[in-house]
Amino acid sequence: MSERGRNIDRRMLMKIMGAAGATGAVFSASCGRSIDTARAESSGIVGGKWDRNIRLASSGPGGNRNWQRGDAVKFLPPEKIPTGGSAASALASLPKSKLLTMYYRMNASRKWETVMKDLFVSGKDNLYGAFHPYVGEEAIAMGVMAALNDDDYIASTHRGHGHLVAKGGDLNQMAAEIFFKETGCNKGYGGSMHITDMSKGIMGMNGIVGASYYLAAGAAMRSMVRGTKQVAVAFFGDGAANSPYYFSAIRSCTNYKIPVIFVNENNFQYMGVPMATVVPTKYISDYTRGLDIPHHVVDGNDVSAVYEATKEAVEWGRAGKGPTMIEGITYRWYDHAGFAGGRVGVDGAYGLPYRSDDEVRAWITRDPIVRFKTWLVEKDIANATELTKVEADAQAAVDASIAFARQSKDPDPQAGVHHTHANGPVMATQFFNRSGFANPVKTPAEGGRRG
Ligand SMILES: Cc1ncc(C[n+]2csc(CCOP(=O)(O)OP(=O)(O)O)c2C)c(N)n1
Repeated sequence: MSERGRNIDRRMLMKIMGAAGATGAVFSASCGRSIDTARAESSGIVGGKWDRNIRLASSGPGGNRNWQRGDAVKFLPPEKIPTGGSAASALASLPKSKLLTMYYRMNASRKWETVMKDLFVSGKDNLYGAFHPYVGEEAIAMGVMAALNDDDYIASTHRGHGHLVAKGGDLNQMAAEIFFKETGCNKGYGGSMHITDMSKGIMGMNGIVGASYYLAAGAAMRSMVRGTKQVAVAFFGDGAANSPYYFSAIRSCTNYKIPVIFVNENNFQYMGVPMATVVPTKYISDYTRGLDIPHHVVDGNDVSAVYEATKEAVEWGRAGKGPTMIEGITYRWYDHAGFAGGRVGVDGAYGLPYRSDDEVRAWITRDPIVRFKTWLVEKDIANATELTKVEADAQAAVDASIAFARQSKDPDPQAGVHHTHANGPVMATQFFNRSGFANPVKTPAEGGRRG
């Protein structure tokens, strides 16, 4: 075939792919419909034998090279969490105290990041460093954590504050880390992407996209070897699914029946790139349909749907059957990192080049916390006064965490080397001797601390 012929073919192929994607988007997703509807409407995706758990119908956002700013409104979830259905029943069977804790943590996560947003935008406290806000996605973290035991593990992403709060991590230590203070969970040397709390099974946020797979696989394998029945969750974004490590990890976990729950937080946005233009399949979970493991595609703004899927995944993993793939469709309200387009006292970031303001506003109307609140009231689990008190408690804890961070001390410069290398002081001495800078670090022989 001539070079010209090959070019024409490639262009034709692109056109066909674009058209297929556009058709998919026109059908649009309607969250919360039953599997039967989903099967009837699914555009030819052949499901595995465990696919009974699909709760999102019709086409996903992927495979659409004609994606336009504003297209994310086509995937809006329903306005309310369904009060009926198996997911609602599963959630309603939890004790009231646990449901209120969930509501508290979702609020604490939202309010903590919102306060941070106001501080970053206003320039108050001179905050700096990367900060990836999770606002808008809280139902995924809370739905997942509600199904875990305290000693189960989670491996987070760069966007992980909400994961930590949902698992019961400490707001004070997290705030102090953002302020780079010595009371932070990394003693002020890590910042937003290195927040962790091993006492709660939180293996930490990290800046390597796609790192969660192997962290979770290692923890889950340890539990397999020890027979402890703990499971591990690997959170990852839609972009992270493009990492080759993803396939390698999920394939190996399937092969060896390692109890990892892969939780994809599909927020349509891969930094400033619409996920639809770089993902060839409708859903991220379509990548692994060929593996003989359960796949759940759920409304990621519905805490009940996420909870039910995770509960099944946990039972599956503890029973020795291996991994599960859960994909939650959701949306982030702010920019990828930092707060471009954000304003003090205003929810959401606007004027960003890769999405429309209308789609942001539309997704904000599907706020997962408001939906959960409405559900709690409609189910007669709690009244508005009780929930207002929970919200005030969450705000008080957030404010206390900021005060704690502000009054904490800056770390001692020596602490950096002490916490980085087992042989920190000696290595620092070698470094400073070579660099010609004054050495602020004393070795133990000189009266310094041991590493
Ligand atoms: C291995 C690696 N490649 C690239 C980056 C730069 N990077 C940081 S976040 C990000 C986008 C991740 O998108 P997604 O996985 O969809 O998560 P989201 O930000 O939407 O939550 C990229 C490419 C990185 N940190 N690590």
